[in-house]
Amino acid sequence: MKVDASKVVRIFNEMADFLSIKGENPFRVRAYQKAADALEHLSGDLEALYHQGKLQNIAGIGKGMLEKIETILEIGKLPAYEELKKEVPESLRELLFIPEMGPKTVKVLYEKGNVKNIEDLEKFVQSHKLRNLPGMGAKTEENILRGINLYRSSKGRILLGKALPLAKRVITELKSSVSPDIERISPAGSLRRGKETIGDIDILVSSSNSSPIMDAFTYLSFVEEVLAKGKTKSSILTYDGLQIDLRVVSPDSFGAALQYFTGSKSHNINLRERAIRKGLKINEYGVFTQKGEKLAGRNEEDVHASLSLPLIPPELREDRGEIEAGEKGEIPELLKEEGIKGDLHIHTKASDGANSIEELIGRAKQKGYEYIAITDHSTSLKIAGGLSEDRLLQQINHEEGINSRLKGFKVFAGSEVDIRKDGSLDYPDEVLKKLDIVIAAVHTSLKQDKKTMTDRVIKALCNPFVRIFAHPTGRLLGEREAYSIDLDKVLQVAQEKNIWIEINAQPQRLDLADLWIKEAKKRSIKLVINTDAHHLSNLDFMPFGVITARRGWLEKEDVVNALSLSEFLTSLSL
Ligand code: DGT
Ligand code: CA
Ligand code: CA
Repeated sequence: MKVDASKVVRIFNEMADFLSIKGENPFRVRAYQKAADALEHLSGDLEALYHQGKLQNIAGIGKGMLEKIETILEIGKLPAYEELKKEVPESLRELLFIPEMGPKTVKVLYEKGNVKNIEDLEKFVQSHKLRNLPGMGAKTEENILRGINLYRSSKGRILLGKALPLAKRVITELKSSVSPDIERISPAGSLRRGKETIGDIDILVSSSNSSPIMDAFTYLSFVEEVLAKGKTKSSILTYDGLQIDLRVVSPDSFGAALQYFTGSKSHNINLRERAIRKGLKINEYGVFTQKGEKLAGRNEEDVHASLSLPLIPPELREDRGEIEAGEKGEIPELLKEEGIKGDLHIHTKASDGANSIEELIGRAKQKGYEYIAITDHSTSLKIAGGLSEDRLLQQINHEEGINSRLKGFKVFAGSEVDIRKDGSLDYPDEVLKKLDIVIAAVHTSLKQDKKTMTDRVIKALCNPFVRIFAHPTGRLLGEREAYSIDLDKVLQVAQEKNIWIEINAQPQRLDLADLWIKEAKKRSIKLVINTDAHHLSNLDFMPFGVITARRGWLEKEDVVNALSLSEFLTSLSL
C-alpha cells in the first residue's frame, strides 16, 4: 500500500515528542522535527520523489532521516517508533499541547507526580501539589488550568488553513480516479462556510453510481482508518486525526443536499421555518409543496429561489440576519479573492522573515498585485530581529531605489511598529513620518488587564502616523486566547482617526474575527487584509483572510487593499 507523506510526518512528530519527554539529546529531537516540517511542505508525491532520488536534496532531511523514511516506505512502519510507543505512555504527548507544559515539566510530573494524562494534570494542579516543584507557583497553576480549558475547547477542531488544502486534495484525487461517476463535487459543512476552525470535513458528491466513489474514497493514500462505509455516506480518519465525511446523493437532489449539509444548523432551522410559513416543506432532497410536488432540488440556487430568496453565499449562513437580508434584496456583493490588489504586512530577512524584498515582489506580481508594503519589526523586538533606526532608514533608501526601477508596481516603505507597554511607539515620530505605512501592533506584556491594554492601544492609535492596527486581539487559535481588550472602544477610536483594522490572514490568527469585522463595517471603518508573511509561501494565506472578510459581510469597498494602486495612493493621502 502507498505511504503518504502525512503518515511519515506524524511518526516523526511523535518521535520528537516522545524523545523530548524522555530527555534525549535536543539535536536528535530537532532532527525529527525538521524532517517532519520539510515533509509537510513537500511539493510532490513522497514515493515518487524518493524513487527519483530527490529527497536527499531537501533541506531538513539528512542521511539518518532518509534511511528512516526508506524503512517506512518499505515495511510501512518504523521499528524505533513502535519501541518508543511502548516505553512512553501515549497520553503524555497530549500534555505537551497545553501551553506552559514543556517536555521537562512533563517528565518531572510523570516521574515525581505520576501525572499520565490531562485529567491527572488537572487534579495535580487543583490540589496545589504543583507548587511544591521548583519554579512553580500560583501563577503557573492559573496558566496551566487556563491552558487545559483552551485545549479542551479547541480539541478535535483544526484550522481552516489545514482543512481547506486537504479537502481540495480529496476532491482532486477522487476526480482523477473516478471522474466518470462524479457529476458534481463540493465541500459542505463549516468548511464551505469558511469557519476559522473545522470539526470535520464534509464533502458532497452528485452521482448515480456511488460504489466506485466510496471505494476510491476509503482507499485514499492518507486514510488511517475507515470509520464507516455505506452507499450514501462514508467516513474516514486521516493520519493527522481528521475526520472526513463523504456523502453521495442523486443529481436531482444535489442542490438541496448541499444546502442542508452546508448548514449552519441554525441557518437551516430558520430556512425551514420560512418554508413552513410559505406552506412548503424543505429537506435534503428538495423543496416540496403540501401535496408532495417537488419545486426544486437539483441546484442550490433553485432551492433558495423557491423560497423567494437570492442565492445566499455560504459564508453568510450563520443565522446572523442573512435570510432577512435576502428577503429585502440586501445580500452584499461579497469581496472576491481576485479583488485583492496588494498585501500591506510583510516581513523580509531584514527582521524575522526568510526572503528578500525582490523575491517578495516577484511573487506578488505573479498574484496580480499592484503593490506591497514591507513591514519588518521595530527596534525593541529583538527576538524578531527588529530593525534599528539606521537599518530602517537604509531599508527605506533601498525601497526607493527599487521603486525607481519598477513600472506599474510599488513597494511601500513600512514598519510593524511595536506598541510598547505604556502605549508609546517603538520609533520616534521623526522616523515614523518617513514611512508610507505604519502598522501598530502589540507583541509584549500580553497579560495586562483590560483597561491598561485598551488605553495602551488607544494611545498608540492616536499617533498621527499610525495607519493600521494589526492582529487586533493577538489570539492564536487553539494556542493562546485573545488578550483582554475593549474592542468596542478601540473601534470607536479607529473610526474617529481613520485607522484601518487588519484582518490577519494567518490561519492561526484570522484576527479580527468575523463578528467584529461585521461590527467594524457597520461603523464604516475600513479593513485591510494582510498575510503577515514571513516567507514567500505565506503570501498564499490571503484567501483565508478573504473568506474571513466574507464571513464579516465585507464588500470590495470596505477593504483598503482591494483598491487599485492609483486609488490606494489617493486614499493614503487622505
Ligand atoms: P463542524 O464540523 O463542527 O465544524 O460544523 P459543521 O457545520 O460542518 O457540522 P457537521 O459536520 O456536524 O454537519 C454538517 C452540516 O449538516 C451542518 O452544518 C448542518 C447539517 N446538519 C447536521 N446535523 C443537522 C441537524 O440535526 N439539523 C439540521 N437542520 N442540520 C444538520
Ligand atoms: Ca463538518
Ligand atoms: Ca460531518
